[in-house]
Amino acid sequence: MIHKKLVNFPENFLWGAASAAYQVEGAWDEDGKGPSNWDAYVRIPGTTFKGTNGDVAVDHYHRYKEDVALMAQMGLKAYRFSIAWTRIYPEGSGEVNEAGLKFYDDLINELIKNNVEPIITLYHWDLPQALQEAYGGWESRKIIEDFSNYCVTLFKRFGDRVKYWVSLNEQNIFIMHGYLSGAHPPKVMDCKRMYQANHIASLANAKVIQYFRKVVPNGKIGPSFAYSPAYASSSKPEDVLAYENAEELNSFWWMDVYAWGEYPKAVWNYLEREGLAPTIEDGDRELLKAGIPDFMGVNYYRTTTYEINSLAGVGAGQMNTTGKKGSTPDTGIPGLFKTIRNPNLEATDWDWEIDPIGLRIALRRITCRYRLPILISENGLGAFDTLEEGDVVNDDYRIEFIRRHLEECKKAITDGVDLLGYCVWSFTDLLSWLNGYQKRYGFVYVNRDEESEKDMRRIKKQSYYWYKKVIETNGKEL
Ligand code: BGP
Repeated sequence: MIHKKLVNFPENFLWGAASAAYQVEGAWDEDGKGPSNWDAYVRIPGTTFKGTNGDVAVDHYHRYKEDVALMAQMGLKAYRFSIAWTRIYPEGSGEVNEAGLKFYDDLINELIKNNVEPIITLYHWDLPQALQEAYGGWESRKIIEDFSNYCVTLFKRFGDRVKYWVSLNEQNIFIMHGYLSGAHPPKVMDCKRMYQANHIASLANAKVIQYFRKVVPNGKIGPSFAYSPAYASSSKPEDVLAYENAEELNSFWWMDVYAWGEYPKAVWNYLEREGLAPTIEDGDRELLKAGIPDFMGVNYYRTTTYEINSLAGVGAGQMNTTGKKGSTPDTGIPGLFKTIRNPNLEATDWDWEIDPIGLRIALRRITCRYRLPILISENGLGAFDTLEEGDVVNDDYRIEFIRRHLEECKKAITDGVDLLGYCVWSFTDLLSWLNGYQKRYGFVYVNRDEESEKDMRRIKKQSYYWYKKVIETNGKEL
């Protein structure tokens, strides 16, 4: 649709930015915090870029007041951050750690004092290592009770001040990397186990939403899904069918469960024939249907283009974690689809295709299929930034990236999408899980790199000043 006139962003639009505990906090073993699966994983040689870890990260744990002051100066309306489960329950369950609760209490109060709406993510990948060791983490149904207990503790403590909550961050990513590609903890490569762990994570997600309704009746909760809309490489029906396969297997498999409590049919049948479908127990379907979210959180970075893949075609491949452009191989599932570079799109140095219109397509598809409000819980550009003399970072490429995505948001709102907010990934620079510190996303440069923590001083990039203006004009000036 080409609109003659665009509708403006709603008055209460959440102009935000996002982060995750492991990627910013540091203080990995302070004030009673227990070890997480990531604390253990990064210590295995060869798992992350140049062996980087989040032991210190960007020291947000000690510098949160300075970071919130920068948010306030910018006029940021919302800050999405995650809580480290291991600060609250160092062993995952058992005794609660008051010092951990206090840290987030202080952070939330500081945000509210500065007119920044806190958005809490309950789980952004840092599982208590004790639970991984006790029963295999997401592979055991025991996690449903422990995760619920942890979440209810947070609901009770912060539910009076925090309205917006994200349940699981990118279940599709932490499960697929954790149990299929082996690129995340617990480093398993087993498709059957992956689908089973995923089913248990879906149950846990539904269960905490059920509890949320009781403890925070006026709040809003939803998962954040990493949505990379699928495209067909051509109008050849075989390629269009490959795109249908990819959309159903890579996206509807999760989003249908969130929104409807049901798995999509064709992929379910395929997985069952392959002996990979998860085991559904009595009561599972009812639970999934009882845990429907208030909104769909969307982490959008890129689209992916697909073509037909024969039964003897390509399978899995490695990710680009070095920033060497063009080093990502095509991957696929024989008989279903394979990826192919989209010749119509530029890509980042990590080979993520840059596609602002793809964001509008993502918002439209979700609205059409699920009729849920949407929170863009992540969108941003990972790039090499240069710190110039006089503490200047000229990241005009980032401004361009965000501006073009926001233009598409405006068109999507005009289309009829109910968009609650837009959180840029990220506020400050932070640790990229597998890509070290050189892949930067922030509005605020943090002076550190892989080799040295330096002084970690905060430096406003050009994009910081630009986003400030966007917020001031409520998106009228992009
Ligand atoms: C999402 C994660 C974030 C963040 C972002 C950028 O998948 O939710 O935690 O890391 O992607 O990804 P990367 O750091 O790999 O560039």
